[in-house]
Amino acid sequence: MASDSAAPVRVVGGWASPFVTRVCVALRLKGVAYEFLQEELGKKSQLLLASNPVHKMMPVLLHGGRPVCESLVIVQYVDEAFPGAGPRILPADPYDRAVHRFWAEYADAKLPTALRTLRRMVDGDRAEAAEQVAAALAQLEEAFVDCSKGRPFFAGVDIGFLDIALGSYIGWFRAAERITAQTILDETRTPRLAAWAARFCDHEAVRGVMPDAGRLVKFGEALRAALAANAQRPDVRASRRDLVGEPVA
Ligand SMILES: N[C@@H](CCC(=O)N[C@@H](CS)C(=O)NCC(=O)O)C(=O)O
Repeated sequence: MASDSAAPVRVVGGWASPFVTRVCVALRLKGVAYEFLQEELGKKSQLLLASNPVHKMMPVLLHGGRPVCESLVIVQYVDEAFPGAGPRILPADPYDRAVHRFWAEYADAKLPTALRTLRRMVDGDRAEAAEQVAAALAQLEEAFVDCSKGRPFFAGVDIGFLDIALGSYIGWFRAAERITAQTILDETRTPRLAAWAARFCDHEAVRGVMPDAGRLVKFGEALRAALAANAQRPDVRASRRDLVGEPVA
């Protein structure tokens, strides 16, 4: 069955998830109206479990009731399913597409675990995690120089796939900066990325969906409490105790 671009679009997710932010930014960039179905902290809705039975994770995009899972897959789907709406998200050139996908996967391989360590306020491996994030951002600064070619975004004059993939972490970078009292998007070490991050957050498709750092810090605290409560519950099997919609970041 072909996609009907006029079919209703719904996003199942949580406002604090960087992966959910990606989907919202992509839809807003394309000018596609959508309904946001907020998951409750500490629970997973039947709709989420039924729509993403493999990973049981948010986000899920429902387009005409059909689920699409995995944030980067969803962003690519949005680009293809709504070709006439808004600017294209993936670069037109196949080589550029490959480069942008490479760096998006690099960001997802390097950032979430380290950001989670920084958010958890565990002192032990925090220095190592901060170093991992700094090393990844140094690589991404070089990627920005190559991809942007002097223009404001990785994709050029407007935001695109890699901007959305990396930009979705900015809220959690800012939250981790508050929690650790350390600079992550450092204007000295990664000046171009620091300036890009400000431009990205100021983009009209991003403003309003990029979570506020202070709210994320509070969310992190609430999440820790929910996880601790789950760990105490005898009715929750150990293998299910992490199923509280914990953001990877
Ligand atoms: N690779 C996935 C990651 C999604 C993900 O980690 N989602 C988190 C929220 S930020 C989640 O649903 N966690 C719940 C769980 O792990 O059970 C994507 O890009 O969509």
